[in-house]
Amino acid sequence: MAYFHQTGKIVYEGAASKNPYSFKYYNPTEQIAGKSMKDHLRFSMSWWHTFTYGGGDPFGGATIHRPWDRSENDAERARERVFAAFEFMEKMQIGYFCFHDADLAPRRSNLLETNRVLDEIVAVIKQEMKRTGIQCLWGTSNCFGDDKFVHGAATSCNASVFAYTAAQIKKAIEVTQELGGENYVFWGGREGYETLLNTNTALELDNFARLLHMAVDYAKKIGFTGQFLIEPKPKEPTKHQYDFDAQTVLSFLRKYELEPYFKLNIEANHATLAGHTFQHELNMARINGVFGSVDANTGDPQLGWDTDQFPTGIYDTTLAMYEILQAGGFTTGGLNFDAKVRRASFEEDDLFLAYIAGMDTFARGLRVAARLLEDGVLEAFKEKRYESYTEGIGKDIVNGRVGFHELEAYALIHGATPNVSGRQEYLESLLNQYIFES
Ligand code: XUL
Ligand code: CO
Repeated sequence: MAYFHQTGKIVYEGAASKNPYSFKYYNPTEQIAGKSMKDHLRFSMSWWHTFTYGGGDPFGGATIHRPWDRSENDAERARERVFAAFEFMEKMQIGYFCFHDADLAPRRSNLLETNRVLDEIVAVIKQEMKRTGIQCLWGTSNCFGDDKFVHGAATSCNASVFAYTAAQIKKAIEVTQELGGENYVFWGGREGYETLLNTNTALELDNFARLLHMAVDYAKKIGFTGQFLIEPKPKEPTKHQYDFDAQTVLSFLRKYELEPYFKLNIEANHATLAGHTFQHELNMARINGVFGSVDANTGDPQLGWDTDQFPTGIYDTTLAMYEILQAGGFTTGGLNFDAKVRRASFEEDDLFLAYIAGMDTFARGLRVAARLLEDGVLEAFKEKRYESYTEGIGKDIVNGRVGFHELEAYALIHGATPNVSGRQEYLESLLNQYIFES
């Protein structure tokens, strides 16, 4: 059954088009910096926000009542959702999807039954993947929604919950492998704590690492070659999430000798919750060689929680694409819209309009970022700014040829030479010029 018969395929019409159901900047086959826009951006749809979200908030229930959710039978609803999702992705020209186990199929009272229902839906998804050529970017397990995860999952004080978490993740990795997923994501939904009055953080962190090592071992055993990703987030749902930000996750991975097996999935709104910019988190991942994938969305500057809005800020997408291009672009990763429509945008058309807004903003960001890099204006400025490290004492520092003794001798003779301006305002207006003119 078709669920979006009122909407045709969304195609590129160019910036002059007034048709809201068209791309103004995303031209999938257009070559930019040696690659098609489609291959640069690797857009992905989030199953949860796009197909299971009902618009509920702490003050009110569902406002979004989807036609594919009409059946009384929950397994039937899950199956219809698959058809709706693939119709939507085809029409949107989205090549990938991401999922949690719990988004795909309803949970049953025991794991065996839950897994059986999941397998039935996975078989339908496989057929649709074959029919459309759409692929799986990543899978993950929802180890946060159910009651049993009240004290955490791998970091729960209850060892049987640790075991259940492992069992759930084992199955989710198997399903991701079955669907040819290019990555598997660990977002520590309730891996954190509320109060130190009842928490043994040392044991919880050791256990978290134990679970990840088990996942690495299991992936090797079954031949799952997808990339493991960790998605940092500083707070929400717990007050102190262990995977606070990129640098915190990196030091955790290094302490527990997990770094070779993991990269990062950077989410824009998680970066801002951590008090960083999206660009900062991407930069930290890039310079440490762990840039993996992106959850594309945005928060609200006035709201301090995870609003998961569709990204429409051209500065953010330009600077994000600037980092991504410098990282060499995506390999296994992509731009997954971990974003949902507002609860007042409850019509099916809003899904198309929201994705068009997000995809076009990233497409335009890619165009600007590619020009910025091609012209090298920012990189040339940085090169000049650090040029004192390319000769004389600076070169000796970088090459490890001097210590405190030699540096003291140098300082006694030369003092510190005068500093020059960082020219921030000039660079900001230069960036504007590229945004306005690209
Ligand atoms: C939650 C979040 C998750 C992860 C996957 O803030 O971003 O949806 O992306 O579990
Ligand atoms: Co996310």
